[in-house]
Amino acid sequence: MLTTNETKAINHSHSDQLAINTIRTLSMDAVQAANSGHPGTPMAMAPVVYCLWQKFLRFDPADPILANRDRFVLSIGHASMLMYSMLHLTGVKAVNPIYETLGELAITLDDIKTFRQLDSKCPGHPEYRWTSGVETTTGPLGQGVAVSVGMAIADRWMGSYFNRPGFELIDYNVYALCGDGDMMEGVSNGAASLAGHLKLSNLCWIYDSNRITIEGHTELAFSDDAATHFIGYGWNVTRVGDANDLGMVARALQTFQNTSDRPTLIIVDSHIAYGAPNKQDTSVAHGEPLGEDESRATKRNYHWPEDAKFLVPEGVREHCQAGLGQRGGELRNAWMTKFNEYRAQYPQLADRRSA
Ligand SMILES: Cc1ncc(C[n+]2csc(CCOP(=O)(O)OP(=O)(O)O)c2C)c(N)n1
Ligand SMILES: [Mg+2]
Repeated sequence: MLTTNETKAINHSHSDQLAINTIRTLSMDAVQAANSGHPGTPMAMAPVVYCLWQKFLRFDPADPILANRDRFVLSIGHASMLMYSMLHLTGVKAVNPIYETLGELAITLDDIKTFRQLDSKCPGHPEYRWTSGVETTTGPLGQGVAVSVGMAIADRWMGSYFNRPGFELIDYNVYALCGDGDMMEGVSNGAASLAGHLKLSNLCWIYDSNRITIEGHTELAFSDDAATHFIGYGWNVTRVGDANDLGMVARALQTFQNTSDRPTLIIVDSHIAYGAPNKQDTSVAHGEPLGEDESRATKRNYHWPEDAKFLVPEGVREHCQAGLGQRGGELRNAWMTKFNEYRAQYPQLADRRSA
């Protein structure tokens, strides 16, 4: 007979899988409804982004502009449905462009249904100050990861300016999700070199190494050995051999958190359009809807109701909000308490803070 703890573990992993498949199918359905977009990479990287947000990110969905929040940058902006699904399931609240908290959801299910339509909160690529929770506009490959280096430098600068003994108020981490296309760009290599030089241990790039880009297999245009390359830049490099192995993903993220002398690159081997019987590992899954038949067959593979569209099964939102939401909320409250003590001791410095 199973012990209570073992039962909990099984229930937990079932809830994790349900949330992951919800991200996948929301992404597939949104791209299909828009009749354009990029389903394959959200389907492949859903477990990795889910694990990061659910178990590691220090981010309160109810306060997405807290100064010390961890930053998440989707450098592969074309995989935007991955981010919109997470923002929806975790219940991230909207703020307006002048950073007054508004309170409604940043992304509703109806917003997801209008993916890629004019004025949608879910444009083809994430746009800063248009959709709350998006930390920077991404789309041109390489730009997102380069901006993430700037964010990590900003953390270091603000920490050295504001922190005082007993008040480590600024110590956030920056995570960026990138792909083969990012790695090909010169700007990302220049930024990685600077990050290594500055020993930015608050910076983690997660590289979706699916060996597929828009035009086909990477063999056509790209044969860098990213691990050797980044070790040469002074980064810590680790590898996750299977994007679906949540334990391995968690260990890699833990390795990042335990590394205090250099930035970390996590190379993830994934299968674009994971689970699609005819389109997995092909470049057609990069930038086209799967098609109704392929979509149904994929949902069958996920043990999902094949005719359901935009389905968020009962309990999935609650599960995500109990993970990221609860941890993020507690961290936020602890930070605010600390900040109020700091304000009493250093009123002038406290007044200089900004979002
Ligand atoms: C600088 C730049 N060049 C070209 C493009 C057009 N583009 C969008 S996605 C993509 C391929 C990206 O490949 P990868 O990062 O491997 O993404 P995946 O196909 O694995 O989702 C290209 C060339 C772009 N967005 N930015
Ligand atoms: Mg790729």
